[in-house]
Amino acid sequence: MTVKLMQRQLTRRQILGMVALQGAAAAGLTRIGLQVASAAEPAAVDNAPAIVVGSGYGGAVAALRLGQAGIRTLVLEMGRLWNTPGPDGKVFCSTRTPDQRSMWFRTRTEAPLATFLWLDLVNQDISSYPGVLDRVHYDHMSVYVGRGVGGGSLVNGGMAVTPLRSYFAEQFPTVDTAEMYDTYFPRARSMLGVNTVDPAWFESTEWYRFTRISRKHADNAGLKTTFVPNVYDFGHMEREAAGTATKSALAGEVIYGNNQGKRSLDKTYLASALGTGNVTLHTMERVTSISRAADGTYLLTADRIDDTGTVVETKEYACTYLFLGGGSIGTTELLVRARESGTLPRLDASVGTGWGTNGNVMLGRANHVWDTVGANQSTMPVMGIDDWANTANPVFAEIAPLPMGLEHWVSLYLAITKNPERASFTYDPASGAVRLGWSAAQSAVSVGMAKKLFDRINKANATIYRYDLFGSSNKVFADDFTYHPLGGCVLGRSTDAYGRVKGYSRLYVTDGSLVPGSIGVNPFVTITALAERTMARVLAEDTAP
Ligand code: FAE
Repeated sequence: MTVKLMQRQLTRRQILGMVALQGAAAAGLTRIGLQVASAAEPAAVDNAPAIVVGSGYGGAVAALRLGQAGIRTLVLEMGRLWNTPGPDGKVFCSTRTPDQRSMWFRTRTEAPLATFLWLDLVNQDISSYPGVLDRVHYDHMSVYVGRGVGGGSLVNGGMAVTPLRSYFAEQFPTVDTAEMYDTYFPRARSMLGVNTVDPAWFESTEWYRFTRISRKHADNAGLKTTFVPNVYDFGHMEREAAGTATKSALAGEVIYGNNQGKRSLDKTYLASALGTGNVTLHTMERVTSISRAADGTYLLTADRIDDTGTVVETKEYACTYLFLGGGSIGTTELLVRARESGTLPRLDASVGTGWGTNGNVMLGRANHVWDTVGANQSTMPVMGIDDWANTANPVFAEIAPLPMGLEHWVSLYLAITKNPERASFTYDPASGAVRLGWSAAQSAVSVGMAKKLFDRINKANATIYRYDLFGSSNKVFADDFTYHPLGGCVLGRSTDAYGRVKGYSRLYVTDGSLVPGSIGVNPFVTITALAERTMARVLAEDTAP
């Protein structure tokens, strides 16, 4: 995107914030704020009125709204700031040739789709580095998360889906749905820069042939498909296709970051937050513990790491208002440890429960030789098979790309099933580790539901599953990972109806931990809208002098 174009689309505050981000990156700084951008020495911020842990959706909304309210706020993010080009001139590496920038302290990449024709062709050796995508392993489930300024927005597929109103109401019985659908969902979508693919372009471009084929096969089975909005700039994508813009979504970029086109949080909420002049961001700092002083001040300990992962400094912070936006597993882990190790003993017993995978299962189907999916595929999904209304087997399946640069006849999907299974986190005092009690049997429930839907599609089209994509054991359904970790500090159970954590005043959760394990669609619009609702209430009621 040219500077001119950016200036047309961005607010003055966002531009100021982006200048701050660029200035910090150029100088290799891990402390980012407007003062830094103007080269002045930043004010001491180790004691801030408000601290936000994490800079994903929940953290970014909190930071912006606090900054706008004139409250000096510090954001602590364990990942790095992603806007310094590497030796190849690009900020992020591509999925086809991943390097150290791809994954969080790994020596080999761990992509979800690990094999092709049973061959270990996808993953590659890399050097250890604070890369942008992490895969957090628990016993029977691993969780993909984004690491860096912008959290999951840096690595996700950008699908910006508002949940079905009736299902939202089912999941959040205490939340006023009219207020959500009239105020907070529209606010979230507008701030996130949600847009939709031009249907005419979609129908004609080679880049979405894979989607049209999947739509045809769903149609043959009598299933409904629906367009899904995205935060990737479709104008940019069309220019990529026309050869007038540098390719990103059309160059296989997604899970290790997009160098162009994606409206990730560093370009939206976080740029605006920094632009208020009240928000400072520290990167490469992982909060390890939270406690509370006798006067009610929250005390945080954070490890600052370098590019090798070595802790170079242990820092102490104090604040009056503490907002947790570390994501479902980041926030839940901090709170479970705080309760069980006795630093926040009054946290509710429900903290650490109600966790789910949003029913995620990935699978591939093998198409007939005449049903080509195209060598050229956009990485941004724009359509889903919507069978959520089928009460016997509710599934919403995203039609996912598999951009290998060659014709492979694979239709790939990320199914979101209405799996009612939930798991809890436990604390191991000996190691200090927090574990997740999700079992293989709980994943099997999602598989059963996805299988019912895709058996229908295979039957109607005389096609079969692909057995070669998820390792050497002929695995059809990848049920051992999730992109959508949800829950652990559920709204209305571990918190009040607005995300205020039970047992402690001025302690808030604003991220995916609030969602009770399932939302039926890709979750970031819901997380953003709920965070907007929390911030509106908290700023009106809790922070008045
Ligand atoms: P999140 O975005 O994960 O942000 C948490 C931040 O906190 C991260 O930056 C962490 O590094 C940081 N952090 C955690 N612990 C600490 C700590 N102790 N100290 C300091 N910092 C910490 O949380 N969702 C959609 O709606 N549409 C999609 O198309 C989609 N595609 C996805 C594709 C992939 C590959 C992945 C991994 C996820 C996808 N998601 C998608 C899920 C979405 O990104 C996710 O629900 C949100 O990012 C969750 O937002 P939170 O604010 O909860």
